[in-house]
Amino acid sequence: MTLTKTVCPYCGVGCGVLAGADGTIKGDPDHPANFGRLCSKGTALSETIDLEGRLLAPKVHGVDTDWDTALDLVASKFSEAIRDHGPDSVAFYVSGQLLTEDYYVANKLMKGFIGSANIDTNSRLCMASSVAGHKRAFGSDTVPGIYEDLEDADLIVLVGSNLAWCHPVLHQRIAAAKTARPDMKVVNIDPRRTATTDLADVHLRVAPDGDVALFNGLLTYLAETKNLDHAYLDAHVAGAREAIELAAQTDPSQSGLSPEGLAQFYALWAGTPKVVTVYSQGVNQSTSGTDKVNAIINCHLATGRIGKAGCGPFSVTGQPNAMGGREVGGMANMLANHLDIENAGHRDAVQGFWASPTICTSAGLKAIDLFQACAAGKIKALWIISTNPAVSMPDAKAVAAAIANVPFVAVSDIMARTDTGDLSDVLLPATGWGEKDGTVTNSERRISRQRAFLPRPEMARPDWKIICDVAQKMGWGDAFSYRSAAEVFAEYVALSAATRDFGRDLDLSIFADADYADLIPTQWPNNKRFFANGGFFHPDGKARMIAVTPPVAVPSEGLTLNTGRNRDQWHTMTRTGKAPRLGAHLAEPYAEMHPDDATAMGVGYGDLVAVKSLHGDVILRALITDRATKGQVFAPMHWTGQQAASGKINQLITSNVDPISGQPALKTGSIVARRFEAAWFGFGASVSPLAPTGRYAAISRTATGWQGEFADTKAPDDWDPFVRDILAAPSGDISVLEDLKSGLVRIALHEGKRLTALFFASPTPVRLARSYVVSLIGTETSALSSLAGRGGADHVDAGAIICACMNVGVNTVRSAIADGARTVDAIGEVTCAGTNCGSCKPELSAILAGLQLPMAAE
Ligand SMILES: Nc1nc2c(c(=O)[nH]1)N[C@H]1C(S)=C(S)[C@@H](COP(=O)(O)OP(=O)(O)OC[C@H]3O[C@@H](n4cnc5c(=O)[nH]c(N)nc54)[C@H](O)[C@@H]3O)O[C@H]1N2
Ligand SMILES: Nc1nc2c(c(=O)[nH]1)N[C@H]1C(S)=C(S)[C@@H](COP(=O)(O)OP(=O)(O)OC[C@H]3O[C@@H](n4cnc5c(=O)[nH]c(N)nc54)[C@H](O)[C@@H]3O)O[C@H]1N2
Ligand code: SF4
Ligand SMILES: [Mo]
Repeated sequence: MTLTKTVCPYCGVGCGVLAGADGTIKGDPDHPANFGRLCSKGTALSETIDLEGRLLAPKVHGVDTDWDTALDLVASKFSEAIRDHGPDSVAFYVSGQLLTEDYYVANKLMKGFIGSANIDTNSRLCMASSVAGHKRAFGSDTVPGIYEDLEDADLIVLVGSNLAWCHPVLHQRIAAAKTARPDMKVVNIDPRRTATTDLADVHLRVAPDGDVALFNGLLTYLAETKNLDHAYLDAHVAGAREAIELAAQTDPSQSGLSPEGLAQFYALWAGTPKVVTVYSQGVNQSTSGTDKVNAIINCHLATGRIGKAGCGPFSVTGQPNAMGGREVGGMANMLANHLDIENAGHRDAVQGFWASPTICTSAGLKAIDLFQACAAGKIKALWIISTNPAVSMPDAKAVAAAIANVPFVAVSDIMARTDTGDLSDVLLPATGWGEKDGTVTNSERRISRQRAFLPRPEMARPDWKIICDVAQKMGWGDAFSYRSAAEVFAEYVALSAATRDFGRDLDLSIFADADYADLIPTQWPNNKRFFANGGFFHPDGKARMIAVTPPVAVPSEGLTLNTGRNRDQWHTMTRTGKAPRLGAHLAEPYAEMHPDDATAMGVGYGDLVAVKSLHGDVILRALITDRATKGQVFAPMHWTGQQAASGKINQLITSNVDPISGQPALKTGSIVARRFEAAWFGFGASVSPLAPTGRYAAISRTATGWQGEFADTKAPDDWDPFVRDILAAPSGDISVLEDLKSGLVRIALHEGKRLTALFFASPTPVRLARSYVVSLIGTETSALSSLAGRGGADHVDAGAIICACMNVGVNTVRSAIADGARTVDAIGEVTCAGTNCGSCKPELSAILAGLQLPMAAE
């Protein structure tokens, strides 16, 4: 079997993968991002590439159709809207998961041919504050560092980053470097304790949005203790005096940290020349996101700690091609190739190169404004590509209503059912990972090829091709006549000559003669860091230190809602949700809360919590842990209407944005929470998908089919029809066992001798050996023995899965510890947990330390 060299479709680490059509997935030992490593999501890619749930033909109003009909409809609706209401009456909302080639043509069509800049992307929710902060400081959106800096550093500061779960391979690289050089220090700045904190020497439990105060305090300390690099400041930086003066007016205790904690951190930072400050969404997704970015960069500029081995600010990107999107100018306020819409010279150069009839002259609508314009009836045709805004945007219910309000909506996706796709007029089937070709740029500016290794489903088309097909039907065929992704890439590289001519950073000339088919992972520009010797992109060649002040804290009456990610799920779960071994890690939407808050609400182990804000309400499983900070609740962003009845967390979040970047504050909601008074709790497992109905339901994939957790405020009068409904199993023999005293209901469904489903309900949270129940599904087990819900004395329930690669559950880990395993490695020797990708090692050490981390309902 020949394996194809490609890259992982998930996070911005951009790991190289060797993949085969038979489902073989291995880390690419030659790829400089991962050198053969993969995390749990990468390792499980083979479980996500089948055609289950795929969109395999274009659909108009839910009915399959041919491509010509669908494309004619999209082109005519867009053309009519432009003719009747002008170019700004249409919009594209695209994604950092598009390949560079897709992104490039979408941007060219909107900005050069339609003549509007109404193309924004989910990167607005992700990287916009970093982009704005970089531009303010450096004069361009340039990421100065490279991954090796993480290994060369003596101090790594992780701010608002759960690296262990979200960039696991970078986390592993740091962990390996720290093992090799135990003097290396790691500081984690996060309002809650996470898997990442376990690697840290110091955890600073910063107050939500306390980061500007924290870094302003650091700048003041650096100035007061004479730790500034005056030679660097004089030669390469403007604005230092103003920034330092304003920082001095900040009270660092606004960070929520104690004077001792601050003093220790400041001294460590000041005393360690080789420091990298890694930051992610705890920084970007805030109303003070851009100021946070600049407060961090200020400290690096003030000490000249930038662009040299082992030092610099480092914004780690979320999506696989967040960087590529920024490079092609995929956002509403950028032009192609790091050029500026506002600059007439830049516009002329791009328009001339494209030979386009027009060019946008001012920024378009940013994501939040774009959907508000949809709600206000200003957008007449909308095309959403490779993103699921009905789930991922703040105030998600209002966003869904806004999409429904647009007269014509096209959605390009790989899946037949998504919350956003369900709102469309036309669904366009895209080729997915493994079926398509193109390039992506990772967090360290390294461009790698994604290569096809699977047959293309007959009717699916690459995103760039669908966009070009529509452009052609709108009358611009000549400018969109590419025959391959390679041709698009070649044009993009040629356009980058313009960037160079304007003295900007993006220089892709190294690719001018490259062979696209054999392109090896290549960093632009030529493996180098930026700014060690100045050379910033402001007209005077100097960087800017930006004077910033901390946001005024708004006192909140209820609890603060913080949101983010799980180790084994990717965003709205359309792909990772298909992998049984990924679903088993944390199988339900949950609310991570401090024991004191749980007690105050009367919430105990396995209970559900009803969480409410001004905008909506959800029901989540309580995950009670002292990793949470009192007064703050953390909930994952992943659950959608497809798997959960009421788990869409963004229905609670207000659309507050950073005034500079337009990035929404997805990390700070104001909520009230109380115990959800359920009359019954249920657990079901089936060979076929369960329906997420009732007040509470959460469905996930298992090795034998599907499983679901349920709860409601009123028990059904008759369980038989009710359960058949939930199990989507109208036929089959049903056996019901009802214990009137305890209220326990046990139901088995058989097709002949084959057990097709089991369902258990009880007035209290259902406690049974779930993995055992799941293992019976599809076997020839009788009703009597299956309804026991647990195995015999010889059966040990594995419990919630900790190691997704080797399928090791929490109970297995605990018994290994009880049997004497005292280190993560020893647990690995006994159970194999943590011996493949290593993503679960932080959790293994947490369990060792006696911290109950995983799922509420084990
Ligand atoms: N497993 C997995 N990995 C992923 C993804 C995924 O969906 N799943 N998505 C990818 C994408 S697109 C992205 S953008 C990245 C995101 O990667 P991260 O940003 O690392 O992940 P998050 O969980 O969103 O948030 C990180 C942390 O910010 C903290 N935080 C919240 N508020 C504040 C604050 O005010 N200050 C500070 N200092 N911290 C705060 C949260 O408690 C949280 O632990 O992950 C990428 N990798
Ligand atoms: N509360 C809260 N909300 C958040 C965040 C948070 O931390 N907290 N984080 C935000 C961030 S950083 C991000 S990046 C967003 C992510 O949010 P989204 O982008 O909305 O989430 P995804 O699930 O990645 O959506 C990708 C969609 O593209 C489809 N798809 C996959 N491959 C292809 C392909 O090749 N072509 C096409 N056309 N479609 C494809 C998938 O099936 C899926 O429907 O969420 C944001 N929302
Ligand atoms: S760290 Fe994991 S999700 Fe990210 S690119 Fe590597 S394998 Fe993929
Ligand atoms: Mo993101």
